[in-house]
Amino acid sequence: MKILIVYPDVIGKYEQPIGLLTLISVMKKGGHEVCFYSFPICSPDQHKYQAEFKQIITKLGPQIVAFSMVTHLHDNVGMYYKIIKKFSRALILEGGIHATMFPDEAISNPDVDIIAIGECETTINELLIRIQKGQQVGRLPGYWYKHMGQVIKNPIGDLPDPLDELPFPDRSVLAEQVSNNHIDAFNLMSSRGCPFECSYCHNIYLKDYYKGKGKFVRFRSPENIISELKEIRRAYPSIKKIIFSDDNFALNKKRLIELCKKYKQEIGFPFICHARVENIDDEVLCSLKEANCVLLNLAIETANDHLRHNILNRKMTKENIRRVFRKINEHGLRLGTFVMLGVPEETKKTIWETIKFLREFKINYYQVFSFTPLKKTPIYEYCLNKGYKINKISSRQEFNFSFPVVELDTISKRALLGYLKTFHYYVKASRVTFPLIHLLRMIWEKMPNTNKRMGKIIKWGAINIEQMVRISIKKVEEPLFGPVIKYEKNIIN
Ligand code: B12
Ligand code: SF4
Repeated sequence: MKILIVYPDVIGKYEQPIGLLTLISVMKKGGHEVCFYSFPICSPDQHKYQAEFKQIITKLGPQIVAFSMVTHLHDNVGMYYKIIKKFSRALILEGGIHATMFPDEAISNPDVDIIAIGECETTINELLIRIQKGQQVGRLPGYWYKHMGQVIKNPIGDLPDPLDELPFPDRSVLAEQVSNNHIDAFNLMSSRGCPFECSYCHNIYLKDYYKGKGKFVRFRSPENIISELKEIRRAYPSIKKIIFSDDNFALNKKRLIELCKKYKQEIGFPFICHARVENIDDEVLCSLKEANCVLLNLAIETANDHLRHNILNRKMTKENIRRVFRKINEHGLRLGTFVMLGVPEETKKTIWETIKFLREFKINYYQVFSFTPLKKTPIYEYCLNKGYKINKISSRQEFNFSFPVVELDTISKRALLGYLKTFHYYVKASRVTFPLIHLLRMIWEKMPNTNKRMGKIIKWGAINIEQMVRISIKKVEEPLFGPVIKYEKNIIN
C-alpha cells in the first residue's frame, strides 16, 4: 500500500522525529511503499507549500496520508487536510503526541478518519493490512476511527518491549538534508519513558495512561545502540556527531557505564546527552568524559528550592545541584542547563536567585524558556485552580516558549518579559555591564506603552545597548559541540 507520511517541521526541514522514523522502518518492513514529506509549518509562505503538497498528493495518489503532530502545530494543518480531501480519496491518519494526549480533540476534526494513540510499532502494519483489504479497523488496540458517523474508540495498545526488537529509525528520508549539510549530527534514542513526575511534564499523564500496558521505562541494550551507530557511520560518513535525545541518558547507571565503554572503543564520535542531577556521580562523569561526551545537559528549571520542590515536583535540592555542577566543572566536562521563568509563585527575587546561582559555574550552553503549561498536566490544573489566566498560544514567540502566557499574581507579564529578554546577559555578561542590562530590561518592560515614534527611538537605543553588552560576552560563547576530543581512531567494524 502507498502511504504518504507528513511531518510538519518547525525549524525548517531538518528536524529528526525519531519515533516517526522508526515507524517508517516498520511500515517498509511490512512491504509498504512509504513516502515522506516535511515542510516548515511556521514559515509565512504556506501558500507555496500548500501548492507543492497538492502536486505531491495528485502525483503520488497515496491511499493513506499519515500526519505526525505535536499539540502546538495542530491548528496549523487544517488547510493540508482540506487539500487531501479535495484532491484525493486518501484516508487521513493522525498520530503522535497530540493524538495520544488529546484523542478527542484530534478525532473531532471532520477531515481526520483514523487516529493512532501511543507507540504503535507493533500494530501499525496490522492497521495497514486491514485498510488494504477494505476491512474495518475493528478492535485493533491503539486506534480510534469513524464508522457510520460514529467514533469507535479502542483502548491503548501495549508498549513495545523489548526495544531491541524494533528496527532502527529510517534515516534515509533525511538523506537530502544530510547531503546539503543541514543535518550534521544525528539524534538517537536509547530508551523510552521516564520514572519521574515533574508537574509540568506530559510523562506523568502518559505513565498513568499506559498502566497495565507494559513497562513504561524501557532501555535498549548497549549492543543494540552500538549497532545502530555503526549503521549510521556506514551509511552516512559525513555524520560524526551524535545527540542522545533520551529524557534521562544516565537513568540506568550500569547500562550507561557499559555503553560508554563500548562507545569509546567502537564509535568515539563526540556526543551530547541529557540527564537528571540525581543520576550523576564521579563514576558516571568519568565514563561520559572518556566516551567523548562534549555536553551534558541537566535541567534545573529554577534555583529556588520551594518552586522546584513544591510547584514543579522536582525533588533535587539546590545544594545537590551545586555539588553536581561543581563536579562537572572540575571534571572539565562541558555543562548545559535549562531554566524556566514565570512558574507559579515566581518573583523577581526568585529570578535573581537563579541568575546568581548560574553565575557560580562555567555553563557552556543553556536555554531559558517562559513557563507554558501543557493541558492534562498537574501544573495546568494548579494554574486554573489559582485562577491564573492562561492565554492561548497564538504568536511565534509564545510557540517558542519565549513569551509569557500565564498571568501570575506574583510578577507582571511585562516584568517577566524584561527578564526573559535579558536573562542571558545577566548570566553571561561581566558584572560591570549590569547597569546597561538593567536599562535594557526596563526598555523591554515599558516598550508597548510608548507611542510609535518614541517606540522606534527606544528600539534603536535598545539594539545599541544590546550590542555593547554582547561584546562583553562574545569571548565565552561556544558552538554546541564545542571543542571536541579527537575521535579519529582506528576503529574496526
Ligand atoms: C526529541 C524531541 C524533539 C525533537 C524531535 C521531534 C519529534 N517530533 O520527534 C525536536 C528537537 C525536533 C523537537 C521539537 C519540538 N518539540 Co519536542 N520532544 C522531543 C522528545 C524529547 C522526544 C520525542 C520522542 O522521540 N519520543 C519517543 C517516541 C517513541 O515517541 P513519539 O515521538 O511520540 O512517536 C511515537 C508515537 O507518538 C507514534 N507516532 C508518532 N507519529 C506518528 C504518526 C502516525 C501516522 C502514527 C500512526 C503514529 C505516530 O508512534 C511513534 C513510535 O512509537 C519529546 C519528549 C518525550 N520524551 O517524548 C518532546 C516533545 C514531543 N516535544 C514537544 C514540543 C512542544 C516540541 C516543539 C513544539 C518545541 C518548539 N516550540 O519548537 C517542537 C515541535 C517539533 C515538531 N515539528 O513536531 C512536546 C510536545 C507536547 C505536546 N503535547 O504536543 C514534548 C512532548 C516535550 C514536552 N514534554 O513538552 N522535539
Ligand atoms: S525528568 Fe524530564 S522527562 Fe522526566 S518527568 Fe521530569 S521533565 Fe518529564
